[in-house]
Amino acid sequence: MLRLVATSLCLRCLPVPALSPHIRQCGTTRPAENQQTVDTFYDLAVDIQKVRKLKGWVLHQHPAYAKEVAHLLRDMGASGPVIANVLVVHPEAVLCNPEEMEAQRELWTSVCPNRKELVGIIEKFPASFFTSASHHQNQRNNITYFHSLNLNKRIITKLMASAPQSFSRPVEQNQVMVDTLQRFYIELGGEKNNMKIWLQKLLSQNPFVLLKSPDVLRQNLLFLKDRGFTTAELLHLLSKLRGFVTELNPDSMNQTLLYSQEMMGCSENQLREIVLKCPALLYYPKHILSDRFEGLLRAGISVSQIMDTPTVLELTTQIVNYRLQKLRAHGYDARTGSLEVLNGTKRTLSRAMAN
Ligand SMILES: *[C@@H]1O[C@H](CO)[C@@H](O)[C@H](O)[C@H]1NC(C)=O
Ligand SMILES: *[C@@H]1O[C@H](CO)[C@@H](O)[C@H](O)[C@H]1NC(C)=O
Ligand SMILES: CC(=O)N[C@H]1CO[C@H](CO)[C@@H](O)[C@@H]1O
Repeated sequence: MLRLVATSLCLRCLPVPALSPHIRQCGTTRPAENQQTVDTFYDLAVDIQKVRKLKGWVLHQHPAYAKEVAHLLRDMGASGPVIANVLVVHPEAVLCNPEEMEAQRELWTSVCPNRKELVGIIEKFPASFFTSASHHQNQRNNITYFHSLNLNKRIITKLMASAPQSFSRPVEQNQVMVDTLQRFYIELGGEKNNMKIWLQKLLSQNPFVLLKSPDVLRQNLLFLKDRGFTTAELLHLLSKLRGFVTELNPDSMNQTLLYSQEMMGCSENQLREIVLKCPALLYYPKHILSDRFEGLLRAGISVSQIMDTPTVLELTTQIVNYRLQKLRAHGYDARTGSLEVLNGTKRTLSRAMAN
């Protein structure tokens, strides 16, 4: 979420005003608010106090196009409350000129023809939609590029909405990352026929992958290779970790593995087995992992139980305790049996409790 917030900050339609609002407030005369914007906001039932508090500078801008924004959104089928909400969250929208807005509508409609869905996306990611015209050409090129990969429109829309940076920068940078991912996939023995689906899953799960450096990916895979994972196992990890493989780094993985091995007193071989069962282990920092280990041990779970079902480490201590309590209330003692019931979904949990 933080990243999304950062995105909306750098993609407003106009550059940040030369003087920050705070500095201007110190001056003697603060320029008057744009009466048209204010009136339109009132008409639209936009929470103007909130706008004043959070992004008051927008109200001082000339020219502004509040009426046009409302018109465009209404024309796309947005309800009054939705329009008001978009403008509270992203009042900068009024700084996009009508041609920019129209160009954006055309662009987004080309990947998301369903108006209702598109309005839903704009409501969720207004800053991605109301962006500066200077990005349009890159966006267009990128869309063309992603189409050329045969990615489905839903995925492209998701990328545009949640990782707009990857659409506003030159397409070449995306190309390098996609090429790298595809090369690794093939080198590790992935099936060419399944590559598109694989890439789609990866991108839809973590659209930010495209913004990462291919080197990070390479280093992480090299690190894992040095730890003795076979080619097939590396492919398994790459597929399971999906986009998260670019969030990792060798140092933290090294620490995490070192800690896990110490904690479980297991061999390198066993450690690899455990990681293959629970690839998520690789991205937990040591302190989180140690909290969870300790929580489990405190609850009476044994190390060998954890080694058998390492996916319990994906659960917070709070959830573990809650589930243990539930199980206990139904006469099931998790300390003596398999932890499958503990790590399972709600359904396996209730099935265990029913027995
Ligand atoms: C992992 O950590 C150990 C102990 O700190 C260190 O000796 C080793 O060089 C590290 N390996 C990598 C690949 O960072
Ligand atoms: C629970 O653990 C088993 C065995 O490790 C694993 O196959 C299964 O996918 C896990 N379930 C969940 C929901 O994590
Ligand atoms: C394939 C494609 O259209 N590439 C273009 C992407 O955008 C950059 C400018 O940012 C162009 O230089 C590329 O030709």
